[in-house]
Amino acid sequence: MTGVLRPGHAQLRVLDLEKSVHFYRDILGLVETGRDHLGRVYFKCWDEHDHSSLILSASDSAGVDFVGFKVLDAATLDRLEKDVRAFGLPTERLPAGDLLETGERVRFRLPTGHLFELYAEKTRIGNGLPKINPPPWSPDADRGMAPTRFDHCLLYGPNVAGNKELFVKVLGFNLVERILGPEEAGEPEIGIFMSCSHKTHDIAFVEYPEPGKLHHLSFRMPTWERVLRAGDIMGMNKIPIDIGPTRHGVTRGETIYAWDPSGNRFETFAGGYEPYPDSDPITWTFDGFAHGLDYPQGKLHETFLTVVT
Ligand code: M3P
Ligand code: FE
Repeated sequence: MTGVLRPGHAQLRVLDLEKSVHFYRDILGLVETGRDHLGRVYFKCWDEHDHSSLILSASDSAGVDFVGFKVLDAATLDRLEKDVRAFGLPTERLPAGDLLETGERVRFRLPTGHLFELYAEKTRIGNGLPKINPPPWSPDADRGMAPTRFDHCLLYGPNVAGNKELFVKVLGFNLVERILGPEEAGEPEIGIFMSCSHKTHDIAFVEYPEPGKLHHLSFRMPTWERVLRAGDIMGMNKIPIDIGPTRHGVTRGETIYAWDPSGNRFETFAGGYEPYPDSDPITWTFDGFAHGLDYPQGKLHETFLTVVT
């Protein structure tokens, strides 16, 4: 991995900031790492090392402001900035410090309408464990659902084909799985799951008429049992569940989809498999999609296709 490394951060719009801080810190179980002069609140998952992966911003509408991926170093950032411009997208440089403890960001708008950014620097504050003879988890792993990392996001918007071009040809991602549309529509790809690593997906897109929509942010749980335990915590706290606990056919992930206090969907997720760059993509036909979404039930949950923020 020498180009784009991983999902780094997402800035999420929330309606009631303090209620959301309570949810993300005490119920989901993230670590609060800072607040800035704009009132934004920064979090990371306990086993992440960089300063922050989720930023909450108070707003009167829910949704995602932008998603940022970390790249290897400053030279990689410069190279990708040129490549994105050559692809035909205007880019903007945001100064270091505009986001707390984060270096310069190169920002551009994806064909699906989402603001997307790349950056090379973020202060490493560690996961609370020593680098010599560490124990397997820290006290922060014992609060709430306690995901280990911000794993991926699924975004909805028009022109998924344009995003595929950009991510595969310019940003160096691999297409790992795809969902085809109906036969009568000529089977265009309506869903793409792409990886810049050995994960089944670091980012995914589904075709949708409205640009810039968030389907879900996904948080990694170490085991299926921990996904079930997250479900117990959702029950104890009356967190509304959308789908699950179940397993996706797409990516084989073990999952629960639920809603945060603003109606933004989040996922607690485990499992999957480890594709390599030479793996062949897996295809889900439109009539196989119900099992792609919920393998045991084979159910095309209406909300999956229609509820976004
Ligand atoms: C995920 C995931 C579909 C499945 C979505 C899968 C579109 O959210 O994390 O694997 O059927
Ligand atoms: Fe997901």
